[in-house]
Amino acid sequence: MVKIWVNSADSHVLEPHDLWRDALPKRLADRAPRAERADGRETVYVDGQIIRRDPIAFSDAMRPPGAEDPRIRLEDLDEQGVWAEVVFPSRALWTTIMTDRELARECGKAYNDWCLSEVMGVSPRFVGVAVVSVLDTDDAVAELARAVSAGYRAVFLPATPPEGRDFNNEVWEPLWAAAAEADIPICFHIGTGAEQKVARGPGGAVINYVETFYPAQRTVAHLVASGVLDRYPGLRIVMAESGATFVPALADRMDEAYRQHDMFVRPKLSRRPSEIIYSQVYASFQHDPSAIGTATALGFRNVMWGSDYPHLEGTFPNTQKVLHELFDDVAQDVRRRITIDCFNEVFGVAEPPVTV
Ligand code: MZD
Ligand code: MN
Repeated sequence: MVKIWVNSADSHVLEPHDLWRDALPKRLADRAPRAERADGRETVYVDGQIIRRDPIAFSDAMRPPGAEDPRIRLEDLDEQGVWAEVVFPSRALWTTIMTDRELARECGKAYNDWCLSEVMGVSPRFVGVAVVSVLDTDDAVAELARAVSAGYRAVFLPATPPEGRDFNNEVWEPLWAAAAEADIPICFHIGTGAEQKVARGPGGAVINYVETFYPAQRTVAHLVASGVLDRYPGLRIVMAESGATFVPALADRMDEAYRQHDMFVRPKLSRRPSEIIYSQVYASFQHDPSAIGTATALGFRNVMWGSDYPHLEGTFPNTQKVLHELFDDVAQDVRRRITIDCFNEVFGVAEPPVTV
């Protein structure tokens, strides 16, 4: 098979166990994310709470050597045909459920410093996403500025915000302004900021997998309807691992709401919700054939492919098989838009060595 070279809008790096122990004072390190294994299960503790108990087989299935060694990772990327990739955290995602402002701020900063030197420092093909506080906007703005001046080109926020800090809340305004001013995208990754295992029993695994994409839709609705994206027309948001097919349906529904319930709508927007969404919202998928139809049939072109390396929800080690199944019958300009140009538009140009 001809190798299809692509960029990926979604992947994860696994932080070393001792990242926060080595970077933070003991009073904070003791409450930083950590995992312990016993009885076939990996238990994840954050801020003294048990937040996940997974079968070790599940955790290990998501940890090929490239998950924590960027040099091995580059070999995997070359073999899979992925040139540049957006790199999200793994354990640092748990900063989004902390309740302690200092702990969240310092764990995020320590992750950002580590990722900058140990991952992004290895190759410009790794586009890191900086973790900023979800608990305090001043902390978030300060870390965004520090990260951007250090070379970050994106920041991470959870798909679900903390209690009392919904994304339409004006408390976030300085962060939206800072991201727009710095011209960097805000990347919301699904499955973060809230409990993911909400259903048990028959169908639980599939129900929970599906449940994780609703907060992405809620976040887009909050940021568009409240006028955030209208006020900052240059600000781009990326919904990572959410799939992309929901976007046109959501845009239609928001236009209908805006029109049919006009008497209640505030703030009024300078553009229809769908226009704002189609120009400033991006979404990544791994496997969905429907995502391509969203671009070709429904005109939503901010569709980005993502490998979600090394997670089971991703395409590794079968990326080429997945890409051929997705794109062999798709026009070259559409394939390039979804697998390279959209990435370049949002994260900066990364041109794969060969483009077919
Ligand atoms: C980042 C989130 C994604 C999900 C949640 C899972 C494990 C299970 O009633 P039962 O006995 O049949 O059990 C049902 C149950 C769902 C409990 C069981 O099937 O424990 N499954 C898979 O946690 N599913 C929805 S999927 O949350 C978005 C996708 C899978 C990886 C995921 C869990 C990752 C993400 C994301 O925040 C994390 C992280 C560091 O890597 C994994 C785990 C952890 C959470
Ligand atoms: Mn992912």
